[in-house]
Amino acid sequence: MDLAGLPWELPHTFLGLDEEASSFESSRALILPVPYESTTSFGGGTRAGPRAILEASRYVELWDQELATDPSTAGIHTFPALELSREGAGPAMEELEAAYGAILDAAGGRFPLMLGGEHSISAPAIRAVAARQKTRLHVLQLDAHADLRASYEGSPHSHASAMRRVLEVADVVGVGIRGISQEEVEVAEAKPGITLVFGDRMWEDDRWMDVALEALGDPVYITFDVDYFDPSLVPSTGTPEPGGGDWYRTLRFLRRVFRERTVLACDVVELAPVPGLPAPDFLVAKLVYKLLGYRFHP
Ligand SMILES: [Mn+2]
Repeated sequence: MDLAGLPWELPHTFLGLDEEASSFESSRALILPVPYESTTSFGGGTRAGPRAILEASRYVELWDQELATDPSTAGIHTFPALELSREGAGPAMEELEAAYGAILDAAGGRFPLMLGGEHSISAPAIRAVAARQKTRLHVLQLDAHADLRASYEGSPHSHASAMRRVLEVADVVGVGIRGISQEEVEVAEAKPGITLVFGDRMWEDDRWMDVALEALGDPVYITFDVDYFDPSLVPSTGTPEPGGGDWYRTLRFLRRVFRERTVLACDVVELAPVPGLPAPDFLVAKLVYKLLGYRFHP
């Protein structure tokens, strides 16, 4: 009997792609799951984020109606999850920076997209990308929070200070920000290299897109904290804030970013899946596929 002909379920890769469509050799995109969680402040559960995104992605249509193409034909390889040190945030972040660097060095021209996990994992990835650039890197951050605290609850590696770490190596444009402390407002106003587009501004008209793009240099790393979205769309996150992005407005903006800039890598972080609530998991899986679609078909 031919075992290949049995009614097997789809593989547990991004989009459920089979070996042929997802081998490292033949793929132009790399999905890196990093289920790291240690410093989440309000609700937990981001450890389960990457797995929920991968599971939901198996039900996303491969055909992209907006782009009128099947972006998965570029090949998308899904790495096993990275299991970082449990000896504290410092060692774990060092381990991630080294691991991410090794992946970049092996990637050739392939496009890496990391799935979190909490937002603190973005800084080591961004540092690894920045270290390999001759010119200064520019980070586009979609997020409800500025994450500009010098430290939070005693840790300089907290999710709440992720962008403060990033500012050391890159310029930052933050979009959708609406939960911010006085200290962070002062940092944003005093430090060069940071521009914030606040959440309420996004609902006046679309000119914020020009403001963000004008401030955003080249090349770009995109870090996407899913609490950027209004919690009516994505309630499954640790620190939900009302307001923020909706689906189509956000896609219009992202498509422009990929058209007008060179995007080197992305991450999508802070999904904390809620059992019995599949819609946010599906939305985030589709967002990841949209990012890849815009990358390969801008
Ligand atoms: Mn956030």
